[in-house]
Amino acid sequence: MNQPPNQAPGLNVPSFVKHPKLVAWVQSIARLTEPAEVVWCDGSAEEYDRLCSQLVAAGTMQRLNPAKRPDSFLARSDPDDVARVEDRTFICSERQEDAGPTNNWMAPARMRAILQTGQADGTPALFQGCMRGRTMYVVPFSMGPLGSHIAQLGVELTDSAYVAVSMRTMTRMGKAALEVLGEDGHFVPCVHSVGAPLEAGQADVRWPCNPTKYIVHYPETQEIWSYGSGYGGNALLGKKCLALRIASHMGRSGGWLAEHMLILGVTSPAGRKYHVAAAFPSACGKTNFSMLVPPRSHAGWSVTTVGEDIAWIKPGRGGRLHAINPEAGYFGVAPGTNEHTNPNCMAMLARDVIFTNVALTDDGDVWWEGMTDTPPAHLIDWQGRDWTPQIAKETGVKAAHPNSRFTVSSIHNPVLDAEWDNPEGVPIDAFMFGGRRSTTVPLVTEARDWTEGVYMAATMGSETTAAIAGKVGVVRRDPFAMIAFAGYNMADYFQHWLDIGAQLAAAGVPQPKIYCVNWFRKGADGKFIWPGFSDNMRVLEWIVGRLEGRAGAAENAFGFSPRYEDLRWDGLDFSREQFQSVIGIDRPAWAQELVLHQELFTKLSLGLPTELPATKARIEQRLAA
Ligand code: SAT
Ligand code: MN
Repeated sequence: MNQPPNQAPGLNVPSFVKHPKLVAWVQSIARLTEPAEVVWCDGSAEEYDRLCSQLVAAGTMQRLNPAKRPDSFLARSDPDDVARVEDRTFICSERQEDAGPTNNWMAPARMRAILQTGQADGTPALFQGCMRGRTMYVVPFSMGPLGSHIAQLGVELTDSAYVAVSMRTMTRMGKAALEVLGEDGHFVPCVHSVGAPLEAGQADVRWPCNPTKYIVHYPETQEIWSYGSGYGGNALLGKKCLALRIASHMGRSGGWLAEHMLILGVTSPAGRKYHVAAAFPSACGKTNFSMLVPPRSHAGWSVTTVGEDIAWIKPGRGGRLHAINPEAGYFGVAPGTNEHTNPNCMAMLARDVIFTNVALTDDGDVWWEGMTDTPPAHLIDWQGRDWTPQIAKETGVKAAHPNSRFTVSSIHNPVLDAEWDNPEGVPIDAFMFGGRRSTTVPLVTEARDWTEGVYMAATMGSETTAAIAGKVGVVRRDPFAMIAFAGYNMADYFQHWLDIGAQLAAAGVPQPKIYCVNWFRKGADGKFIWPGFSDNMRVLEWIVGRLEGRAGAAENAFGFSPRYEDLRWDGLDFSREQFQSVIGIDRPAWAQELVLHQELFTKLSLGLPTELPATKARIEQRLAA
């Protein structure tokens, strides 16, 4: 390179940037996308405040009443840009079979023509000139504690200031990440555009985006390109794109796991601490579970949060699996959050929050369905329209979008685990897998062994939620809660899990126990039977009891489940009959369920580990016995 990096024309490279390849890459993307200016983010509070003020001036965000919700903002997205778009998400590996039948695939060369180079018929590339009239922010970030051997660095180039400020909350962003990157460190390049260039004199809209959307991953070259959306996992590219899709691919070759899991610490009254990593699909209560407040009957127990959405898990000291949370903030679902379901979360949201698509109260605060029993008499809904309980009754219109979110730094979590930033991670004692199932799946089952646990996780089903664009409430298979996030063939992913278990066994290292849970069974009245939330502590207590070899259980077709007398019921009025209705195994329902397992296995037949159909056959025999 004949030009020192900080002299590159028009790039405004600050002196703290010391990485010539980074500068050259930024320059190449600037040439392609033609932004009006380039701003390098340092991650400072001043920068955050400045960008938030700009977003307020642009109408994208509004400042909430500082007396009610200090340093907090409300953003309203375009009504068509409210959730992740799975049908527009692509894994572009060279070979289609490496993406597998559960991912959208396109050949990298074809995708690059669409996004970067232009198509043979003369159609220009989507990214060509797509940042015209806008600022391109250079957002360096670390996924994971700075300098941790488990962490990864990324740099996102984005034309959205909303994305830049959100990345400061969600990751270790700015100068500190660049320091770790040094002069020649490795980073994952992430390019993001809302796809709404501004011509000279053209007025901007509140939430620029484009009806054409592409969320694209090239796993082999570790690149991410996202076009058309400014929302959540589509746009904050450190999260689902890097920390799950690209990282799962890295983990496969590197002998580690990138999982859609919360990580919590649970400490017993005797002072013994365990760590549990738990996978649930989006909007199934990971945040609530990770911040659980034990019921009064369980005084002396405590739950602390290491992470609430993503876990990176690697063999650590002594060969045991250790987990870090790659994120530094929470992008959580607002509706349903209240003083009963998650009091720690309510405390966490007292200040320094960016809310998106919740409702606005007349005194400049926020509200969402389920925050209070009685809604305020008047609100501005998530689309900026008047809302009253009467209007809701007549039209069914929700004040907050069902997938409305808060973005908040984990340091505001009152039960943040003391080890959350430990570069070595925390040792994992148990894995939990849970879907949202109104029928069939019992409250909790312990797998007899690792393979049976992998089977449970692989065949998990869940009713879809508003976190993804599309129909809500239909059961789909969501293996490991990773259906939308595995960056490679799901069958190979199952094999990788089996391999990790075999490695632990070969090294003589204890394997974490594996549990399948379901908080969501419903009665004939359509209501949840299990109280959930803080009472999930009762299940956690049983799991700890199992880890310590104390808690009883009965063996069934799937593994071990607690009998009524194996859970502690003080402080909760829950009868044997009610318990039976959440723990019972209904044979006809399971016969139907196993047909769906087979459908999944047929779909994934190429490369499916033989252990899984063999486990299924054993379960069928047991069910028939
Ligand atoms: O993907 S998002 O970050 O928008 C949230 C989720 O679905 O878990
Ligand atoms: Mn998630």
